[in-house]
Amino acid sequence: MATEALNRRAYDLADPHVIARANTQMTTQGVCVLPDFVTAAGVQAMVAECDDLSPLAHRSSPRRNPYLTKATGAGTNTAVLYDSLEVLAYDQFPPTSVLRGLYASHELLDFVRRCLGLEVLYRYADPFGALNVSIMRDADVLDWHFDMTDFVVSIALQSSESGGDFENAALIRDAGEQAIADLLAGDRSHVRVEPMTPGTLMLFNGRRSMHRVSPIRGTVPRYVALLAYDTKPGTDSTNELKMSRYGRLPA
Ligand SMILES: O=C(O)CCC(=O)C(=O)O
Repeated sequence: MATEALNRRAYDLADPHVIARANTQMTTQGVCVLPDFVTAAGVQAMVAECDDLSPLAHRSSPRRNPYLTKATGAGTNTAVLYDSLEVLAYDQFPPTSVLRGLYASHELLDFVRRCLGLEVLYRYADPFGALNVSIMRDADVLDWHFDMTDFVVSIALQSSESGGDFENAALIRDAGEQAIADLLAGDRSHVRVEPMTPGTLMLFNGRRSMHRVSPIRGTVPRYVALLAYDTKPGTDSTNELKMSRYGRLPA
């Protein structure tokens, strides 16, 4: 079972203290980092899965603005940013996949919902992006952006030799256009680098937090699994994002 990959010794998902600690991190820091959430054996199984599926990943190098749309209009909408990465889409994970099983588990959905202090939480409706794995190789980069879903759980699976830092300006969207513009111009006062050692689960508000991955260095690919959630049922990304990230649209 996929949830066997979870480190039950460190995290009893039903324990109100575990939930309360995670909830405090979310409310005070806008992000929650749970190291060693997945066991070493679980990480190994997920990495093996990504290694096997990696030939199917879609490589893209889009230019876009921080909202993952075309750079148009005014203000930070006109900023042009650049990505270079490979992505495995949700529909490429077979029914036997550990990652798919984990995302499908009611226990994990309920845990995330309780950490967020919400009454209801839904899985993202994007058939490609709901669960995806980002594969980043030497010189790849993912620049500043906001997600099209409310919350993302990222699970660090494999680190690159160097680079590949997850940099996050938690909840900066609430601070307004000027703060976003300043960050894009190089102001790091809102930025924190979150520790992403393999096995770490990180929960953050991707729609309101601008985040990026610094350039990858070395021959070991960086693997991160991204499990997406929303407060509204049926929330999906745009066709534009699907085409640029996955190179296709749902049948
Ligand atoms: O790879 C990561 O750590 C973050 C990925 C991300 O932000 C995204 O795919 O939108």
